Amino acid sequence: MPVHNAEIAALFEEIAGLLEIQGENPFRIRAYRNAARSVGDLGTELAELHARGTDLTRLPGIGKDLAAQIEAILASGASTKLRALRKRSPAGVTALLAVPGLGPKRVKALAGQLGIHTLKQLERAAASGKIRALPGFGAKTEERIRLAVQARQGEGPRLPLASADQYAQALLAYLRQTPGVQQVEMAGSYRRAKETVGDLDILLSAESGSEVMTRFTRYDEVQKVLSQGPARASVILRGGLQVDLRRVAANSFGAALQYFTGSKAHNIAVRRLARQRGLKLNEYGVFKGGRRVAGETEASVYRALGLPPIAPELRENRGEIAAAQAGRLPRLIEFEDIKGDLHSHTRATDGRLSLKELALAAKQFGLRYLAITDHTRHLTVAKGLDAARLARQGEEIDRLNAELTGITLLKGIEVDILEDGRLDLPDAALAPLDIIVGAVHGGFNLSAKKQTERLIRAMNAAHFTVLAHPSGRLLGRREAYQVDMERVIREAGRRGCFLELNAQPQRLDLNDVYCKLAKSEGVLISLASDAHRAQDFEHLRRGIGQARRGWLEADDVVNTRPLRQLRALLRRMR
Ligand code: DGT
Ligand code: CA
Ligand code: CA
Repeated sequence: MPVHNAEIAALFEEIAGLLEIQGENPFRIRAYRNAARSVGDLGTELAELHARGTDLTRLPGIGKDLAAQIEAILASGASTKLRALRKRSPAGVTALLAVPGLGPKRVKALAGQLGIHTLKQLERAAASGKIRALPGFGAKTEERIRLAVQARQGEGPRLPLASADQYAQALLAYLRQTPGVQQVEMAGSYRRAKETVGDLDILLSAESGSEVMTRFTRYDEVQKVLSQGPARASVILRGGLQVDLRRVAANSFGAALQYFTGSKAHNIAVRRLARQRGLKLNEYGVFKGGRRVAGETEASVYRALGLPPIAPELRENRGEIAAAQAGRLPRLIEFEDIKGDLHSHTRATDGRLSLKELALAAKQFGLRYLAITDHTRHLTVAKGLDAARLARQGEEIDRLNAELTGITLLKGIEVDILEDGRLDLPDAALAPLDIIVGAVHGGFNLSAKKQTERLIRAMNAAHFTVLAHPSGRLLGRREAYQVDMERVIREAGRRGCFLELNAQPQRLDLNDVYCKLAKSEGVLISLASDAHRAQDFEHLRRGIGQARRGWLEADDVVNTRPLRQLRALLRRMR
């Protein structure tokens, strides 16, 4: 395998970084850095130039010594110079330097001021907020570092779906523009709308002669090519996300899509079913004896097994195959079913827009009603409302409702649930409202017993309507608090209040499994944007994926109701 210019440039960059950390001569450091840039910018592969007998010292920034090093790297794929330098550097420094956003200066500062020498230490310091305090770092840098470290560790972190989506959409569009490409689909956990993805799996078919695999590995955002062949290639994108691409024949596209969408558990169950029917299922098709009986479309694969199509979001082997056999698959909720939103914030607390601006943004997004649910006084960081400010907001909502057409504002509040389970505003302040959304914003470390009792006490308060983000988790940042969620769900069923599926990308809380449990207990879900800005209503679109993973149908989600029905429901509950 030829050594690419980008790899040689990376070796030189690392040499420069290690030299700098060791306090070496700045001229030598600069020489390596210039060489790295010169090699990286070169239009032709060095391997090719060298094979042609070109004198490498004619390249800008490359002297005799560097030319010799390049030739050695081309021959062996490695740099002896770098190997020696790594040996002399503290373990872990190379890994730190490889974190996007961390140059030698920052690595030195982290080592000197916080004693950070390994990725693990870096991760811990970033998570506990120590890095932002260093001069020249700041909260944004800390967050970038935290994400980059996570992306680098093999076991995980799985990227939140919304973040992966930014990479996925751009890459799909790029591949679709490639000459000769016929079909391109995202498979894997992304297609199943899992809340986080480990990597992206893309499937495509193309005319013979299409250079699509090469075009894929040359995509701008590719940082490293792990492997490339005629039928599959894997790359790492800048930022650390891995992408696997597979090229398949058009007549087995459906079978391959079924196979690579997974999940593994679903596939195993489906294959077992095929065997029971005397069929063989693999990524090329469904076969009876040696004859292919299905494979061009995914629907044909399921049909050959006697099944209706099963939505990708359900494919987790959580009962979907039995439901499909019994003709009892849910008719999953779709984005178009959503009529309104029961959780949003204005400038009165930590939102960005005025009441009127937010109302117009919601209308523009296609909603027919919107509950305004600003924070309460206990949440001082968000300038939470007291009873008097809340009452004034109510009057303003009345005025706006008289003025606006096509959208109705509901009077609501996101009231803090205090540690003992009481609500942060007195009953008298809550009574005039349409919607009372209760939320935990502190006291995450209570015992499971105390936390459960706290939530149940809150749900049983007069006027309580919705329990917001019930588990409190933030993807990749904060675990759910200890709580007996099954009991909370049963209690919500008994009390007749709603549970929220908060659709903020880092929350997606309730999760899929608990949504399904809530449905089975007859608890309605409020699919909420928790909008703080106009573009946040888009969260609703993504939240639909999680709702579908939780087997929810339109009727299971309270804000698919027209306003009149919603009001009737609220009256009955209170
Ligand atoms: P991820 O990437 O961890 O978020 O999860 P997936 O589901 O995307 O998993 P991935 O990328 O390892 O593989 C994509 C799909 O390919 C997976 O859902 C099912 C299929 N697949 C991959 N490896 C195997 C395997 O060893 N056996 C079976 N039955 N299916 C596999
Ligand atoms: Ca995957
Ligand atoms: Ca994969």
